Amino acid sequence: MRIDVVSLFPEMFSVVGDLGVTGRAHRLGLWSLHVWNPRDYTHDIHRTVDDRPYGGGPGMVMLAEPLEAALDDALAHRGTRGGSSSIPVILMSPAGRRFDQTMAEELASGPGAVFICGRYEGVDQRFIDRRVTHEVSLGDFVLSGGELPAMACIDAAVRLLPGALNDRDSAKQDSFNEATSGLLDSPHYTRPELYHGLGVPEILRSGHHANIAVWRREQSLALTAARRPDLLEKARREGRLSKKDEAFLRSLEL
Ligand code: 9WO
Repeated sequence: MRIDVVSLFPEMFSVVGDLGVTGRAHRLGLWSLHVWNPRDYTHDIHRTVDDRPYGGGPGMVMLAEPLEAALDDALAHRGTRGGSSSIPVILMSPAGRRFDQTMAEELASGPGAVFICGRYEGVDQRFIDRRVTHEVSLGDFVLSGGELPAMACIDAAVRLLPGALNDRDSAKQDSFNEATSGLLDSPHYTRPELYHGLGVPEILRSGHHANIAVWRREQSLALTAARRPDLLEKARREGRLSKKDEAFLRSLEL
């Protein structure tokens, strides 16, 4: 998978490129990262990347031309093999489609994407109209730039690449995965056995692996019912709950 990013703050991406699971996957060559700074595609002495908004109002708007030149360079370096026109060009924006695990899976199973990170008040709409294929949101909040949401999407996809996780940070029991059928994960405990007077559920120290699996499933069901009834309903609709799951939920009077 190849990730290209168009950003005025390329240094920010050393976080996903160098650290943690995504950093290791990068060093293993499981994905590559190329960051393109629109400022490098300006031609004036001030290296101008923004200007005042038509119609007035506060703040500045990112110029279309340096963004488009940076994007073109990114696509040119990808080459046309596989068809660069089929590469998603993703703008991180609160007006976009809400990012979810399915989108992370789609990104991880494809050739990658180009992320466009806006700054200031926003991006000239004509760049969006001409070149952006997908607008993606992480939720209903406003940040000072698209970089952090882009890194969140990159992280969500890279950790799914085969070989990205070793068994120390396994993906087998995450929230939203196959094993938990789209339910929230059960709680975790590690040493010490007694922490500020709080113990560990006895079942987890019993060594009865089958009973532990049942307990974790029930914890997942109860937590999801309490905190995210929407996810429970979705799991139900999609036939991901067993008769035993339904019996347990009935015992909670849900
Ligand atoms: C901001 C915006 C607000 C309401 C409706 C549409 C919008 N588009 C943008 C936009 O493209 N903003 C740029 C990126 C420039 C200002 C900072 N930006 C940004 C992206 N702030 N917050 C986000 C964001 C992206 C994804 N998920 C949550 C927030």
